[in-house]
Amino acid sequence: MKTFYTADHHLHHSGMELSFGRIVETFEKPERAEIVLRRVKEVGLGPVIEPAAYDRAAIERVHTPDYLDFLQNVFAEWRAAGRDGEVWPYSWRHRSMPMLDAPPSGLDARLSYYSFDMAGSITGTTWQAARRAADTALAGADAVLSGERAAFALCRPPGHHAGRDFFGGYCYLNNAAIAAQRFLDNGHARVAIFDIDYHHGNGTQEIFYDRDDVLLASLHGDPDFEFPFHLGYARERGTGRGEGFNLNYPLPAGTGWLEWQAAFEDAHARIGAYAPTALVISLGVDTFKEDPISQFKLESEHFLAIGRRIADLALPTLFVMEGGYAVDALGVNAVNVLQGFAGA
Ligand code: SP5
Ligand code: ZN
Repeated sequence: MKTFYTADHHLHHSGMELSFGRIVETFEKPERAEIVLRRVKEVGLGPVIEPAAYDRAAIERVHTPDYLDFLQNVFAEWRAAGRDGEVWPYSWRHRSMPMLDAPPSGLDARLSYYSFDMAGSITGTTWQAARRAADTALAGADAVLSGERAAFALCRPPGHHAGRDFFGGYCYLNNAAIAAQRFLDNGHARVAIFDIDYHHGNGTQEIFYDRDDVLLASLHGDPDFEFPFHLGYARERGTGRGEGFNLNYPLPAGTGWLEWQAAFEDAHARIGAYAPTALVISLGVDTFKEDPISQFKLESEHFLAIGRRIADLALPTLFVMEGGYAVDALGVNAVNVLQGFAGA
């Protein structure tokens, strides 16, 4: 299997985050992608390929032009306002304040308009890194469109929390959604996104919520206790034409392999019944028992089994890297999914 990877991911590093009231080193750090890359090479998964630079048009199929302009320019604006450090939003509209349907003019108000949390900052080179992560997903999709059975897009920063016009949850551009749209724009009529990251893919859900050309199935920590807290309930099934094409599987804290597998098998069957012609896996391995920010109990061997079962869907498949923060085991766990798939 080909891996798409660029060292340009180093251009994004938020440095710190707020975790349970303490400022700590961010969990979403560059070392993550390096550890996965090392494992890809160690097991000889296949060639590692630098993605081409894609035109912004491929990203505008998913994200709004005003949001992309904002991401590209906000750091310069922050500096021009005389601020050092990185760009952090920090004040959002409360339910008592009317929502806006157009971006406000002020810098801080606009920062909250285009975000839903402060999991990660925007540095002077975040835009470039996020663009290159999207390029990585696009190059992976193009490899599959060219006839590869599967490809691995080793994206960083991750993407599934980013919506049409917002960032959050360490995500800026929705790499998996951009890849799914690439398949649709190149001859595929129905694409499934199987989001197995520990967190609910709220950005992906928002992007495709009113559409029936993309089926999203997401397995994740129940929003009653887990980030992103406000979305990810089973009652969210899509709207309009999209009704029934958004499947959420919220699972309790402490979920182990058997319970996770039961939900996975249900989603697996529904994806098969949808009869897509391409599959995008939002590959988070933060379901691992030792993940520092998560509360599921999967073990390394289970990721092999997951890959084998994904292969049973017998679809052209793009794996897009999302979360996973237990850095020592991250390489083995992510690549186990790919090896399980490739060996099946
Ligand atoms: C892509 C992805 O996996 N994003 C996850 C974003 C989660 N951000 C908020 C996590 C807050 C958890 N803090 C708990 C620290 C436990 N020591
Ligand atoms: Zn996650």
